[in-house]
Amino acid sequence: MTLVMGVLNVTPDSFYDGGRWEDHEAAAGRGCEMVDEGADIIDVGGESTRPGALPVTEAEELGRVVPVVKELARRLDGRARISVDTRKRPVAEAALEAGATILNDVSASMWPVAAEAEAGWVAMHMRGEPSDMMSLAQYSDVVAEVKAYLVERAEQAASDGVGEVWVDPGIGFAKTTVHNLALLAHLDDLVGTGWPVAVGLSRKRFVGVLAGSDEKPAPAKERLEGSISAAVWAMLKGVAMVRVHDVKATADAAKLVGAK
Ligand code: HH2
Repeated sequence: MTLVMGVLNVTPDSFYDGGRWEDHEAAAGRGCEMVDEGADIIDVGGESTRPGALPVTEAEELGRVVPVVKELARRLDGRARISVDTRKRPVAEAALEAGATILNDVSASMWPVAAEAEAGWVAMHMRGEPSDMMSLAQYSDVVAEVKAYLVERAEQAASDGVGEVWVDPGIGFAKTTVHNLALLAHLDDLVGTGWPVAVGLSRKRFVGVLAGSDEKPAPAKERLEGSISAAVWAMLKGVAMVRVHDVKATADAAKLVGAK
């Protein structure tokens, strides 16, 4: 059974859903709607990590994320879990205090926070910062390097007391389309490590490149079919969780492939 994590970005600038859920009541409403559509986890983020995104201050991110997590926890009342997608320790701590039970950590460095809060921890592979990460997209064997990095982090986190660890290859983070496709093709390699694998493919640039071209990728709003196909591929490769914007379509597809 593949879990569906619904993306809830409370940001003005996320590449797909930026600017839609800035008001915390509207954001919590969208979170509940995604749960009704089949999401198992709602992933709340207050900072875009798209390539070239500019950082936000800690105060700003706290102000975006915490009220939404609180309101969502109140409205969901245990019907689904909440994760917080952040690179900042104080935001992670405040969100876990406010009702999130998973730390979605694209920096793969905050496992002590997860251990302390007895929360789940998603370790995602990336290099550098969103502003410069694409200049670091150089690997001799992307599949082996990402796998080794994630396994090392996962083992460290587990030995430091994190009881629920996920690993995520970080599609699009310091990776070209060729790297993303190699990681997708070899997702079963990562699954074979025994750590539960999470993956975010939804509406990402490589989907647009395949539907269009590298020079002219199909825009994010035209990447639904490719995103669902990629999610189905990942489910068949044995991933434990897919992180998506289109919860209903993905949950329906998951039922059809028998993964859910
Ligand atoms: N991708 C994004 C953000 N967080 N977390 C995990 N674990 N895996 C991912 O692949 C991943 C992630 C980027 O997507 P999105 O949140 O939609 O966009 P933005 O960074 O512009 O807010």
